[in-house]
Amino acid sequence: MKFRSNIKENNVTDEKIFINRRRILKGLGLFTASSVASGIAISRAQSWFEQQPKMPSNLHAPTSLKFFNSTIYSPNLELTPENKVTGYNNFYEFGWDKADPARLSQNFKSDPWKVEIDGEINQAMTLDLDDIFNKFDLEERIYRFRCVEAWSMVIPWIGFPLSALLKMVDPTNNAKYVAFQTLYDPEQFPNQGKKFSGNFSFPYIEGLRIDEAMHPLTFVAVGLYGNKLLPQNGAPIRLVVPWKYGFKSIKSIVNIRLTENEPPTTWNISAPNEYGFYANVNPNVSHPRWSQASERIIGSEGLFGAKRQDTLLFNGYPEVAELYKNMNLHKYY
Ligand SMILES: Nc1nc2c(c(=O)[nH]1)N[C@H]1C(S)=C(S)[C@@H](COP(=O)(O)O)O[C@H]1N2
Ligand SMILES: [Mo]
Repeated sequence: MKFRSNIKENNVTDEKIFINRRRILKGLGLFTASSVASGIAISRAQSWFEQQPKMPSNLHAPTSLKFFNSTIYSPNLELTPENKVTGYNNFYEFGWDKADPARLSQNFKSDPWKVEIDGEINQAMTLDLDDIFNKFDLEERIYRFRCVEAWSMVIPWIGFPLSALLKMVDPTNNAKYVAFQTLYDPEQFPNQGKKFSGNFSFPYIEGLRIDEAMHPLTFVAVGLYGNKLLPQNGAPIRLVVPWKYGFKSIKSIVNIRLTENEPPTTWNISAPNEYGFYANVNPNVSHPRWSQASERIIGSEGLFGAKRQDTLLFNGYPEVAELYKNMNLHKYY
């Protein structure tokens, strides 16, 4: 696959972003950034090639779920094609490339599974697979999804509000944050067994402030497009926080811990000046190495590249603005 790798090392706008992000992980030398603007025409054509399907047929048979359609969260948005949602992924435990998660997760075992909920709560709880799928009324919600790498999708998730779960465990008055952790299992996640320079490490961890976690938009997904999640999308259970950059939406969760202090998060530890704890989608706050003012629409690829659209404050969910009303969003990025 020489051709593909040639394309990838070229100055493709979004690929460059990705390569730069990956550079942090691998601790490679400096990537000399040439002007993004001058690369646009050529990058569009190249990213079209880059987007061509290269999917293995998935060994995981689709398992359909019973759910009701959200009345509030069913906006009239064009959905990202399912094969993009399940074929263009970030899941670094499997690999750095967008096609790695689908390719390398074919034998991933999400059954049996346990999610432990502990910390500042009165009702410690462990959910097994049956609980995950049957304890909550499953609902389909159509959410915008914006990656920090300046691409976006629209995804029909199936799941339940995180608040429903948190109410069950009865947080104490000391519970100010919620910390999440992905499964650690180097046998299943090829990248977890590798050593990285820099501060990038597994297990992947994320966190929210308690009021963010309790916000009605904050969602726990167990499926998408009518079926249970495939491993590449974070089976069997992952977070979806639609007004934040995608990296907050942690996959394949095994632990949820209510804490008094702000928990550390994987990307913030790895590059604190680039990835903050809050990570709210904000077109006015650039990433240090690229603008966040617009985004590439995954699934819109044509001969001359993908369409772009303006990025919206809080990814188009203005109802969360009150959570941050006294905060400087440039400081708390
Ligand atoms: N455990 C874990 N969760 C993760 C990631 C990851 O690498 N590992 N990547 C994040 C990033 S950067 C994005 S954009 C989304 C991608 O979700 P999707 O592949 O289902 O679209 O997952 C997020 N959750
Ligand atoms: Mo992302």
